[in-house]
Amino acid sequence: MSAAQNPPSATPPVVLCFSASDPTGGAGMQADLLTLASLGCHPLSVLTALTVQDTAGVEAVLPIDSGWIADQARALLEDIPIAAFKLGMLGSVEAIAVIAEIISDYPDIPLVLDPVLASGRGDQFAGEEMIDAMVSLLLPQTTILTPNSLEARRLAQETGEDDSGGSPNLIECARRLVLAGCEYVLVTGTHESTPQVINTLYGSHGTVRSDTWERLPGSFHGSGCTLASAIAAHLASGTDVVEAVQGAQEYTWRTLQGGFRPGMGQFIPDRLFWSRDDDDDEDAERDSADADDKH
Ligand code: PXL
Repeated sequence: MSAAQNPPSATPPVVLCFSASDPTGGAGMQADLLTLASLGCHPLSVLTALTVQDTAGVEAVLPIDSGWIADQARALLEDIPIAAFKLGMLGSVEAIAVIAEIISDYPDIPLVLDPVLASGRGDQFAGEEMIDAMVSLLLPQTTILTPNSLEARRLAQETGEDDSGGSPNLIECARRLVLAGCEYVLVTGTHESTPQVINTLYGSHGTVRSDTWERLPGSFHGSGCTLASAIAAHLASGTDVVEAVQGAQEYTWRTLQGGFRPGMGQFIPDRLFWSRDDDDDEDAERDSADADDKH
């Protein structure tokens, strides 16, 4: 059969990402694209901001005009059926408002919200107004929110629940976030001082599952984006939330285990670890086959 007669291949599950560019390829849109492609999805990318950064930290953020964000998204949504939304760094209150309006037209599509509030070094990406907008406009439309413990505490403070009891524990923060409207919250424990990393999934009835992971040495750039995109990939493929969370954590842990340090700053997760796994074995096999041929 000639190439022209080949039937079209089936379209992989399509995930629409709203994220900012990270030119290092560690976090942001670049992390989303690598993760989703690695897990068999086709990613669509609506850029919300540009950044100037290296692997040590973020120097500058240029939010994209919210009208441009809306135009990028509407053009895609009118053309391509999508299986999940993934939201990362959003850049401005105006961006949050237009994205909230757009996604409200697709209430049945699962939505993963990674509430990016700061970089690993602590560069702040979101002020109080943006956090307020996320809580009031996006949380009620979110299938699963994926804050680290610092983000969970900051977001919970903005839910308007009584704070008179002092700093709430993570279970209480998760309860408030679910009350604010998201279906599930996965709080990651990298920033806690526990010997191992404990990630906990909460739903409307409290804790759903808790997973404990060996704490790997080194500091990583883009682990949160990888985890959230991996959850979106599993949901887009039809997996339920609890299994998606399990599969995405396993994948993310392997990307961290295979992480590399391309510059002078943080390590970057290797989203394509599987494409490199067998290199040594293959080289060894090739060498031994060459040696056999020569006998
Ligand atoms: O890791 C969170 C994150 C997301 N998106 C962009 C980033 C960062 C962290 O630096 O730069 C664009």
